[in-house]
Amino acid sequence: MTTTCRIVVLISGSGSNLQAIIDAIDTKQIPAEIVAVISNKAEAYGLQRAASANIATQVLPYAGFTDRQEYDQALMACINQYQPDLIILAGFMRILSNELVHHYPGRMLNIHPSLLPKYKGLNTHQRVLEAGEKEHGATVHFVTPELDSGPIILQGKIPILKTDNEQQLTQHIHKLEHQIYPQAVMWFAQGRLHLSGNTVLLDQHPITPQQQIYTQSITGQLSNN
Ligand code: NHR
Ligand code: GAR
Repeated sequence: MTTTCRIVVLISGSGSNLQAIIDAIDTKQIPAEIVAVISNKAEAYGLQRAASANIATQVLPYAGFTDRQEYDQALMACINQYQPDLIILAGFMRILSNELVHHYPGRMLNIHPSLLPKYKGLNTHQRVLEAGEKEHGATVHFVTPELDSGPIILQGKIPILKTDNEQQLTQHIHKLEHQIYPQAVMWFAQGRLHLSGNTVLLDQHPITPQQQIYTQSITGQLSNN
């Protein structure tokens, strides 16, 4: 990217992933500018985080629209005002229509709290614990129309401790997300990350498992081999 990457972030809640990206931009790790934060929930705490960072905010609640298609038209119009190079879903809780997704090919990222393709959808931490899994994680992927199924960019893995309850596991996953999401956004903003069909390219070559998978040790250290 020759100019600074313009990013629009979509949120529905706390926005801790948004904060991690704001911080990485502030410390010049990511050559980008967040030009707007859009929330479908007026009470989302992430809106305050954006305002504190002098980022424009928009609230677009679903109430008032008759169907998904109409809502997504309005959302697209809202996004397009800001002419973004990249759209980031950071805890955005509404499924997006094919039409909206197709409008931004290879330019929309999501972070999902599981080791995709396992545990698509909602309530992942609870389901992972109930299944007695030994490990869990988070995945950054390109958004495609099919939910949580787009090509994978990065994954972070953690062991599940015998003592972990849902709240602790959620906290551990959040910490992991705050490391891997800025990394993926950095690659995109540097112009190193592309989607070619269903293949993720890093520096023009298909991304390798070594580059994709980070494992966090008990001490919190992330490493990729
Ligand atoms: N849209 C498309 N087309 N593709 C993806 O991969 C998407 C997406 C929209 C959001 C995030 C996703 C996640 O990471 C995401 C990925 C919401 C739901 C959901 O069921 C599921 C997955 C994700 C986000 N939403 C309900 C709905 O009817 C509403 C639930 C609620 O409001 O609490 O939209 O997990
Ligand atoms: C994150 O854990 C993200 O993976 C998850 O919501 C949380 C948002 O936290 N996303 C989904 O579940 C999408 N369906 P945040 O608002 O503090 O960034």
